[in-house]
Amino acid sequence: MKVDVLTLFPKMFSGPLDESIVQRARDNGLLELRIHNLRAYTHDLHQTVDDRPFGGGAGMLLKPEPLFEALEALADEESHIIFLTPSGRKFNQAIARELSSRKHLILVCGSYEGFDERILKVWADEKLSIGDYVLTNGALPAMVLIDVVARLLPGVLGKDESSHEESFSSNYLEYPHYTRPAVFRGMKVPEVLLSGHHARIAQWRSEQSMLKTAAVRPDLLKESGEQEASSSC
Ligand code: 4GM
Repeated sequence: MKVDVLTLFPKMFSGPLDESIVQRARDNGLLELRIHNLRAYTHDLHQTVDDRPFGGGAGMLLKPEPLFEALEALADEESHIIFLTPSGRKFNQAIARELSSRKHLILVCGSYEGFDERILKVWADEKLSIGDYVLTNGALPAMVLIDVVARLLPGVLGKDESSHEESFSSNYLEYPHYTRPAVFRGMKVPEVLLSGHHARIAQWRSEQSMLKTAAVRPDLLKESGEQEASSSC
């Protein structure tokens, strides 16, 4: 998959996407990531990307010209163009799974108060939000989306890692996990996990999943359909 990102803060992207599984995906050619500075698509001395809103009001808007030029340069018929904005559809694992089958994503990060509406009208295939809060700009949401989608690309996760992904496509939260030592500072691992009795372990884990989900995320137990999450968390 190719991912192009348009941002005013390209430096924010070095670090988070240069480590771990995302970097491995890039090294293996499974993810081709390109970060573009929106200011490179301006022509004036001050590299102006924003302007005041017609009708007045606080804040600034991203003006149409630089974004139109950038998208005209980057997009083709295979591109799926996503704007990261707090007023978008709420991003989740199911949306990530759909996006992971695309050939080319273009992620547009806003800042200030948002975009001139004409940019969205012409270019937005989809508007996504990573949650109900406002960040200073869309770089972190873009990185979240890239991280979530990258690990779903075919071949990115190893066999062990990906069987995990499939076995938790339920609407339950994960059961508690333990590793060695069996007793740590007086705290014991639940006896059933040491028993070697696979059926009882499976039973315990599914009970724990249900109890935890009911306590922490009862919304996930509601009848599916209008459900937000459709994969385990
Ligand atoms: C306003 C309009 C995305 C602010 C468009 C972006 C939060 C999210 C911004 C924008 C953002 C989110 C920049 N804050 N919840 N800030 O996904 O791009």
